[in-house]
Amino acid sequence: ADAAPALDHDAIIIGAGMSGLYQLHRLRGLGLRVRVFEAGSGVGGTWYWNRYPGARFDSESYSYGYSFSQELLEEWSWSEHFAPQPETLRYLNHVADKFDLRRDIRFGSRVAAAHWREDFRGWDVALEDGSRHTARFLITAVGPLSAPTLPRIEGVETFRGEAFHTYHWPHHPVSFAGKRVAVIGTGATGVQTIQEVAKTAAHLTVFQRTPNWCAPLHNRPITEEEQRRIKAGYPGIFARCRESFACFLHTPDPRGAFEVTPEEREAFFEELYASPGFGIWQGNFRDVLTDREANAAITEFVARKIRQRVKDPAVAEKLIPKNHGFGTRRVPLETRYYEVYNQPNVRLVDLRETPIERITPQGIRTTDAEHEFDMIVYATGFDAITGSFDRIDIRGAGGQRLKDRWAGGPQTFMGVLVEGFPNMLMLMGPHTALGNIPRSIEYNVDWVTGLLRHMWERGLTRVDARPEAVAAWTDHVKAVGSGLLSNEVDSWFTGVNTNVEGKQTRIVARYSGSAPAYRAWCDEVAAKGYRELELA
Ligand code: NA7
Repeated sequence: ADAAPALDHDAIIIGAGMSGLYQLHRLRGLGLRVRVFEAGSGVGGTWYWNRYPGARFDSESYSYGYSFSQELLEEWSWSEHFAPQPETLRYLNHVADKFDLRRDIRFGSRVAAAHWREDFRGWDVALEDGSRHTARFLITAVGPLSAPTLPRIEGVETFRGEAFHTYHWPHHPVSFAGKRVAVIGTGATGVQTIQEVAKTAAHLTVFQRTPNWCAPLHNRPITEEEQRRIKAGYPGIFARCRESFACFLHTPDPRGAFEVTPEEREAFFEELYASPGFGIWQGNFRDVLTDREANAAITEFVARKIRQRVKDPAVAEKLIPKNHGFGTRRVPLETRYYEVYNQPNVRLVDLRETPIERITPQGIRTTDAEHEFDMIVYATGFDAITGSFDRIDIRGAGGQRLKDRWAGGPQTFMGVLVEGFPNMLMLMGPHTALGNIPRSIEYNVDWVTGLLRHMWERGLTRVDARPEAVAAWTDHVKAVGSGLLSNEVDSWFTGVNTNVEGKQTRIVARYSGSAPAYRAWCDEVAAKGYRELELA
């Protein structure tokens, strides 16, 4: 080891989003020399890229920000219960300034490759500009939803008007006024975009392949009185997030959907539909996401709401999902989304009836018509969870590629380590608990920091997961997911993306047990001295 060349850094972090920023801050606290490489020109990750109109939180703002600094909590005031993207980006810039993070971040630096080098016990990282950088540890803070995908439709590059993927939204203002706009995609992003574009576009055509079960967001400004209560109540807010299944403020009702009378059930659904945020999804009867009958009850309720809100019955039917139940995919939260379809300037095209044949220089050709547009917005989603890893040429011991290793679905230890990829630590990797992501991020980062402190103090320089630990965790992830209705449905939750080669079949991509159970497992590994890891 003495003859090894000096490493440029102790740790390289890929990405300056919420996880990369906090990880940088924590590793500085250990005295490590850290470099962050960030593809964008600023901090913020998800909130840096997704500048599309209407982008905002679906988690309560005050449950989403960092919890690690009391001073930060006291000085930052969220303006709305569900803050819009520009505010969140300002917040993350404020965090970067406050903790002086920028001096260790290199912007405009996309990582192309990272190869493990046993000879110097470190990672050899190559940027797209050709420069090379070495470090003992490689920390991936690349985000589960950061590899956007365009549809695999012929002619996408031939369109002559403006065209944007929602993730690659331009930094300059985009106007829809007087324009004929197409939006393809009706996931959480599409729904937020559509309700905003419909306000000013001359004409909006929505191309929907699969409708989703959306529910009202009920956003509003935070009053001064609420602001005081929020700031005084932060310990309670974060304690609640820690106890809930997916780190949201909402916890399932202990009752089963059929343990109450039909009237009580209906009243509870009404109450949830009228309440802000994810309550109807995460705070519903305990069995609506696992029991088919219970799920059918809430599904039927929401279908009725859609029929009430959309005037044209034929359009309403198109907006009602037929092949999956409520909450089995990510529930988009909306503000007058369904009412958009009552506007004379909005039209819904059901791609199940009339699929897109090709994108043309003028617009979109479906099997039954030529549609002309000034702008096409692709709200077509992401190569989720593993996609952001697949784009980097990551090679572990013996030159094996991570992408090949995960060809049949990811294998990890707690979503943090992959056997054969020593000293690579993943934040929000596959098989971690996601949910209200910043809460999971803080836990993940703290755990990784604890491991690195353990190693640093003992002069250990190599960590790998033991194969039996990886096998046990991967089995555990599969076991805790069984019984969830969402695992029987195609979506980014189950790793399906029709626009990506080889991602047509469902895999177990996420840890879908409870966040408290996830943390209990990880805490025990640390408390017992990391016996599942090979440390040297
Ligand atoms: P999603 O939820 O993956 O939604 C993507 C949408 O785009 C969805 O409606 C897709 O239909 C549609 N899509 C994708 N490809 C095509 C093609 N080729 N033709 C027509 N329609 C297509 O991504 P979002 O960005 O909305 O949300 C991702 C997450 O970000 C979200 O869950 C939040 O947590 C934040 P499909 O359903 O596949 O038929």
